[in-house]
Amino acid sequence: MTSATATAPGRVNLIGEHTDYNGGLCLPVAVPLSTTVTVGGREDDHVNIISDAAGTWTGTHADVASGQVPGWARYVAGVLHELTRAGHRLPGLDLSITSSLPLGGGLSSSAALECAVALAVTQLVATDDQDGADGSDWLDEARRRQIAELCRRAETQYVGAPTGGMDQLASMLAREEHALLIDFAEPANPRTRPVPLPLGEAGLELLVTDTGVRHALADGDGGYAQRRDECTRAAADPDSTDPVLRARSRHVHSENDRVRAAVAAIEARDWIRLGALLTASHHSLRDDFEVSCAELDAAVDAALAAGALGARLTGGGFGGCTVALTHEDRVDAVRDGIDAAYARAGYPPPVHHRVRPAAGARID
Ligand code: GAF
Repeated sequence: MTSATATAPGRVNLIGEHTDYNGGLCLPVAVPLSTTVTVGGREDDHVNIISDAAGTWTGTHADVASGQVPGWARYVAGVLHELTRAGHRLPGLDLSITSSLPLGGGLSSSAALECAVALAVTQLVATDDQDGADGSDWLDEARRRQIAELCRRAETQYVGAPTGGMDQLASMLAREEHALLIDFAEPANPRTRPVPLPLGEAGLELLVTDTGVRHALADGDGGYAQRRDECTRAAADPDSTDPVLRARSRHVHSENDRVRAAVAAIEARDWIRLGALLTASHHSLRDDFEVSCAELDAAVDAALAAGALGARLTGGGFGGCTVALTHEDRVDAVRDGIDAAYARAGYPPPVHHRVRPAAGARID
């Protein structure tokens, strides 16, 4: 095979935030925004990466191995590094990347990039390295999990972003019209269950609002790494009287309960209850976990005031996106309400995405 193409979606987490790295539960859905990677083999050792949104990086496999890759290209390099470590013999590569996902916008653009690269490159070398080179045959659930895990390692170990694994599993395992319940009780082998989420049938939609406020999970002094550290300390000392550690722990425990309750509400088609759980999650993230910001709170409050059933920040927080559960016929009012609140506060206009749960990564 001389070239291969794969597409991987971003995700919006319905509920279960900052639980993945705490051995807990989360419930993401894939969004209909994605990253597509086309890769061709080369005769030499060069690696050329061209991204429509982020620019170009040119180097060699030796540069990848040495870790000397800057910026966004590290996510690609990390995947190539992990594929090599996993025993794949990679030729020189030309990678071309296009994406409809906002970069660093809380919809998991990095996991989508990693998964699309891993899938496209694995498919490219499949002819030489594996039996069954025609995509769909070898891309079973076990292989999807392996790829998600490989991408998680690329992000945590090569890039150095201390993330938890939800995003890669969502991108690889999501199904249309389903949420994905992930249980990280055994972090090395997370259990997953697709939960039917027939929003269309119920006349509902998810309105995802990108605040435009950007965060960097790989940023060493960022709040995400600090929260992870606080959770580790809280778990090591469950009787701590430190009010901050107690609040962090309270969020994680109550959030796991809310995920269980959310699955029950979905299964009972109790959308009002589901909405209330989303809003309660936001309050816990705002007050106990302290990862919200004024722009996220403004979007949530305005969505609720305009008639959303529930709303919350989604993803790591400190900016990024909110998600609101809304009746189809209220979506415009909710969007307008958020826009008006942003205008009043003097914030730049946010960007909205109407979302129904999409399918996971695929070979094109
Ligand atoms: C980010 C991380 F990448 C995830 O692993 C998860 O921890 C999330 O923040 C918070 O729930 O998206």
